[in-house]
Amino acid sequence: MGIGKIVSAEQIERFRRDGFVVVPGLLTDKELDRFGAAVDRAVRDRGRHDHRRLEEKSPYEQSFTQCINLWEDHPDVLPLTFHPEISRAAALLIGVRVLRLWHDQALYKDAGGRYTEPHQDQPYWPMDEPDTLTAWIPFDGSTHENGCMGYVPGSHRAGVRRFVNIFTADEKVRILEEPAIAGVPPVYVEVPRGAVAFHHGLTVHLAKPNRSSRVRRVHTMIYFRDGATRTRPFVHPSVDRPGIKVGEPIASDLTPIVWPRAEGDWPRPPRMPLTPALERLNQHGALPEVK
Ligand SMILES: O=C(O)CCC(=O)C(=O)O
Repeated sequence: MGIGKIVSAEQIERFRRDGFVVVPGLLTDKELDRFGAAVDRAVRDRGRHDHRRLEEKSPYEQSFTQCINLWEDHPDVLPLTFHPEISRAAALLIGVRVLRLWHDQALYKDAGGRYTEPHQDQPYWPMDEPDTLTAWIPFDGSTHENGCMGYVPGSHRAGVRRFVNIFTADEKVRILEEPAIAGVPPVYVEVPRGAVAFHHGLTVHLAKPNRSSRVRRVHTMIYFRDGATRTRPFVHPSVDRPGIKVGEPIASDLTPIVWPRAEGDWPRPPRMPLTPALERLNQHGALPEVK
């Protein structure tokens, strides 16, 4: 596939209008097998000290097992996180010349796992510039049965910017009832194997429970525009580990440039330790151990 044809003008228009789009054929079967196995191993490794059953976990963890920055401590995940065609597609969709990685993450929804509460991503990040998007890759495809995502079309342009506390599953927070988007039902989208679903950082989205008998295996990459600055003081590994202060540009080896990059020029994992506050949060392998 020619690099210029990775996304069509129509897909770009849909992303900008709706705040999400599915781009088929970005990964081959061979890549999905290889990267799926690499992320499986990484998730197993991160969770090796966690022997809790699903019902013993917090409501948030019952929605998915989250493992952040697998590219750092699992080298065979790195070529997926920095996959040039996916990064290039992301840059074209959001319309910026230079994109950085905010972080990658596996989101493995167990068989029987809860739904994912409706939320926007950007309010979780200490960054106001709205040029952010996520590439969501289901290794086996996503279906209504195994926990496909739903998106509120146009919600990224509706002026809504609301922090939803999905970490404690606070049912009182009902972002779907925000006046600017109330009455716009989420569109649930099944993503075929090999396709990548992209959503904007301000798009309201959610996911169905996993009623299948297998784990819904998803890897994601979150991207932001080079030049964005840290705007809020709350704790986040992508800015606290490199010591980026409010007002400073978010640019470090932990959030490297993903596009453009020369072919075969993979970034080196930075070996940045966690801060004490992040160590306390990292009890179940969500973040890398850096010794
Ligand atoms: O995979 C899920 O269930 C939710 C994913 C999500 O919220 C995201 O990628 O921003």
